[in-house]
Amino acid sequence: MNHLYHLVRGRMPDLAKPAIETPAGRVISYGELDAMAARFAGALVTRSVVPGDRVLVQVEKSAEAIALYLATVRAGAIFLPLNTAYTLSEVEYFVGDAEPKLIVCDPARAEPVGLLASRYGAEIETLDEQGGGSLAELAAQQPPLFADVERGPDDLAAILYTSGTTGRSKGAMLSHDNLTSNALALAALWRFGPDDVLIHALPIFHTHGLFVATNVSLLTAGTMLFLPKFDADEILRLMPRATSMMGVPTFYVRLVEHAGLTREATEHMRLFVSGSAPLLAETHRKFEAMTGHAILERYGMTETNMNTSNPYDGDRIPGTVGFPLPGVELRIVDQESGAAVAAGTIGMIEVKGPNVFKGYWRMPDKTAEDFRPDGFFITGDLGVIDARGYVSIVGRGKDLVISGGYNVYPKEVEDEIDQIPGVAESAVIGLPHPDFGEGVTAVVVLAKGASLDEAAIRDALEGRLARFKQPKRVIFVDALPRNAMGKVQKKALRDTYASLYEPQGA
Ligand code: MCA
Ligand code: AMP
Repeated sequence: MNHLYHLVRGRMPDLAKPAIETPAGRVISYGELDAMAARFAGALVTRSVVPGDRVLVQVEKSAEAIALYLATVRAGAIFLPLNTAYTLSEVEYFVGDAEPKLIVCDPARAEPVGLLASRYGAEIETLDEQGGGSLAELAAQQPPLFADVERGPDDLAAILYTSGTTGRSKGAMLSHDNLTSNALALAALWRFGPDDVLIHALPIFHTHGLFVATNVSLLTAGTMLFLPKFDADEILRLMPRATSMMGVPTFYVRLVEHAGLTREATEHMRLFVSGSAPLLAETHRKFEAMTGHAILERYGMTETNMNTSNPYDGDRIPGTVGFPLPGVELRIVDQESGAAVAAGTIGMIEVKGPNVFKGYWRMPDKTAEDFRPDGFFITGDLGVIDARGYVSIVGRGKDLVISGGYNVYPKEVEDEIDQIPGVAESAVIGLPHPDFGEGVTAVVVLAKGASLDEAAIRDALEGRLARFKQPKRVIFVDALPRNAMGKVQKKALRDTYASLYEPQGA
């Protein structure tokens, strides 16, 4: 049984049990969530969504947004969530590429998104932060029961876009089996069960918040405490009622700065999970010293769901991402030749297993490029395995910046900067940042006679790139360092400006 929703329903406890609690104090029981998802599925069918159709969703976090996710898979369609920070021009690319049957957006954006939808032949409905909007109104007229559309293990449940080193975002196609196998493996490994209460402060448009956190909780009949965004005070207030939290490293960096983080405050918690970006060993140690809890770090990707995890029992070693999950094969190979490297040697991480995606949407060539003939997926991450079998990520073979858990591909930002009149060329790099882990930084060469300043560059990018992709700082130079082949030496730039974000006086 691999249908995501069959599994969720098959594991539901008594229907009165809370599935989601919202910040406004609303409690949505499993029975209510089931009925809500049925009504939304009915609404999708009313809007002519048929199995295999893409439902593109750019909405704020709410219980109704989760019901819409469940409804989409119940209707046999493909859920395609988008970061709410994406600008209209960014959204347009996804609409053109994915050709959704239906777009669901915030009512505040209904007009421009509606125009976009009509240009691409899609329908549009709205859903707001409180769970209101035209789709919710339509759902309210539907019955609370829905005959779920059968789906096979390899049928798609979701497409999540992930940017590429070449600039164009690629849709990672994720099947029902990809999602269920991974969530069940994590739930067992991390000992999730009906008594768990998970602090959920992540966004629900990425793997971490939607599949790791939400699927694990729903498949184990747990309760999620939804927060619209990270808020250290609010999280500390909830801890005495909660058992677990999943977060990106920035969550933990901010929590260890908070005077309220103590042993007593975290007494009721049994598990803190970190992932999406490297957790500094220093943050791990500080957190443990302050609370007695060793953060459990794991490693994953949009394309592969979770690959490795530190153990639940046993040493959670700072700076490592633990062991391959049960059912996941992981190997380290020479980046160029693809040949296996000797134990303890750094190389490219490759993975294979039921967690690995079905390929990039409508990009067969790119998909073929990223897989070895024996089915291993080339992650683009560089790693090493120690004598005890712990995997560590030691760098990236791909030009990628991870800022606060969000991926930013330099090429996409460079392309936008290079289009600004007066810019000759640019290089975008990630520099150590005390809050976001890495800070997106632009190094810019101006055209002869041009006199742009940092503010002018930032203003020009407004509306073209989501805020989190925009450079935190812009540095102007006369020329970019290049090697003999003419390739920009980003490492040299990273070394030169390594301390740019260091706190003053540090
Ligand atoms: C917000 N801003 C950011 C980021 N978030 N800038 C850079 N990087 C970010 N991540 C901007 C805001 O637009 C604002 O800019 C300014 O920074 C300050 O915002 P602030 O209020 O401090 O931000 P926040 O709301 O507290 O958000 C920071 C955050 C958040 C908590 C780190 O970004 C977050 O929740 N990140 C989680 C991302 C995530 O779920 N990643 C998982 C991907 P301005 O003032 O100019 O507007 S899944 C994945 O990676 C794989 C599969 C995996 O392994 O999990
Ligand atoms: P995404 O494109 O959002 O799927 O991000 C996946 C990337 O995040 C991986 O390829 C890694 O580079 C990085 N990542 C995820 N978890 C970790 C971790 N625990 N440590 C280091 N890097 C990580």
